Amino acid sequence: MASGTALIYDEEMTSHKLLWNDPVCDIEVPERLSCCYEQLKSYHLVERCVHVPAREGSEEEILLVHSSEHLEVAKSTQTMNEEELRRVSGNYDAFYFHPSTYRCARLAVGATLQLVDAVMSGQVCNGMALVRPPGHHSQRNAANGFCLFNNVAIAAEYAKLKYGLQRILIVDWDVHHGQGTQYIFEEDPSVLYFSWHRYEHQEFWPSLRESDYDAVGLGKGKGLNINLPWNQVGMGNADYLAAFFHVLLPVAFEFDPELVLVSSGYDSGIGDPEGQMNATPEVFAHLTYFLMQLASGKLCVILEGGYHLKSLSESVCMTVKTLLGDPVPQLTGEMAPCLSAVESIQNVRAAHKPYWKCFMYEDIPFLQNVSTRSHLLKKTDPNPSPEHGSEITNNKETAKVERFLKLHMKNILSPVPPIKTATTDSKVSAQLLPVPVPLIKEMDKTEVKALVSAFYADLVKEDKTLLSLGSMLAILDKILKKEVCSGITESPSAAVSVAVALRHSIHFGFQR
Ligand code: X5A
Ligand code: ZN
Repeated sequence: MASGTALIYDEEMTSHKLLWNDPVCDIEVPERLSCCYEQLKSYHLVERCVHVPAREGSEEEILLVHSSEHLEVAKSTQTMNEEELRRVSGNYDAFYFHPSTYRCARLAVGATLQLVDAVMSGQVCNGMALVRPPGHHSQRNAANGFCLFNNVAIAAEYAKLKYGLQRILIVDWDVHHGQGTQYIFEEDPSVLYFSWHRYEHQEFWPSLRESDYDAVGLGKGKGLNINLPWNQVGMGNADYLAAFFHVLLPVAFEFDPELVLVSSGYDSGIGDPEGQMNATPEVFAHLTYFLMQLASGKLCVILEGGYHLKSLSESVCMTVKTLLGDPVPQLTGEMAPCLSAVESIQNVRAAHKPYWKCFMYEDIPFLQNVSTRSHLLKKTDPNPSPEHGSEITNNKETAKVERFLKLHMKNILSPVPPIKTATTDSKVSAQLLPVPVPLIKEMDKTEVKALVSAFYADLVKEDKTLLSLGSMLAILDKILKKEVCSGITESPSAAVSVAVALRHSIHFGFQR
């Protein structure tokens, strides 16, 4: 059984950048890659991974998916001046060329294939490739949505050819529909493609009819294309988990893939200006963990979108940590999916009922516009702002999410209290505790008195009570510092102790 996690990063892929003003494309910046790598370093995750070098994808490999015309156009941009680059870029929907774009896109393809080789050869168990430009919008004959070559689609064809694979699962958790990937594998029964995406009843880019849940694949590929359109913004952890539990995972286990590729866009995470979703970084740890249970753990994660640098890099770290086998952090907050999410999930299950045993024996009626009939049923915006599009609002929003994430990640990643019980009483520890934990020095009486304050002073006249309170406060300190999870002490007056305990906790800023 293979072990280890590959990480592929090549600084050269930061040289592809926008040379002119374009408000559509200006979010796809080189810092997306460098920030992720810096954050991985700061968590000491880089040194825990197996470094696998990138390489250029060959022309032959690119032609597994793309037309030679597309390859030639891309190649020809290497020697163009800015004016010519602008003109060629204008032929596509949301794409820019830089003289280094062709080289970077070939490295992005090659990096992805290196990852597939590392996993398929058993050099590592799984891994992640940090690449630019991304790939999932790119089509046989066209660049689209910041993507030139479809890295993940090429990887799937490559894996079929080189390793004779017959079942590959592509999970696209980017917030945009990977329509490029859908088109490439629509009729292919060997590739199961799953994508969730911001859709808003076809209002959101790329605004395609074929991104809806009823696009299930064509011909021999029927049932192997799964679209889960999000018809409202603000989807969060609960909605993503519900999508995995009720759509992707049942089908994925039934399909039983030999390899899993993730089109790993983090624009589905909180704070992203494109996605406008609410999922926090640690949800990606959970999504990763679920996918690690398939294909004997053979999981290749390839970067696609993600435009809020802090949210993006924290989410990438969560993914890599999980690939490395670290325990997944707890998810907090509302755990019920919203009505709009339930509607979408129900509809895709109904659409796929004819193709999957896991849905066949269930009664799943289609739901139409249940969630959108009334504004009262819409998902509540946690940060209600009447002008979502305005620049000021967005900048404020970005900074707010950055501050939120700084605190949030500290809470999530701080070690949980060990299962240890503190006690002051050696008799109790000897009898009840497998591992007695000696208490830090007890507070002296004046300290306790000061904490208890005049309000309770008449309740704690007795010395014994005072001492007991002292022990209790000392234990609480240990609990709040997360050194222990509980404590035992003698208490002649439980009521008083509890009251003081609460005050003390509040004094320390304990919020839950
Ligand atoms: C890879 C990716 C998004 C393109 C958005 C264009 N592309 N409006 O996230
Ligand atoms: Zn995207």
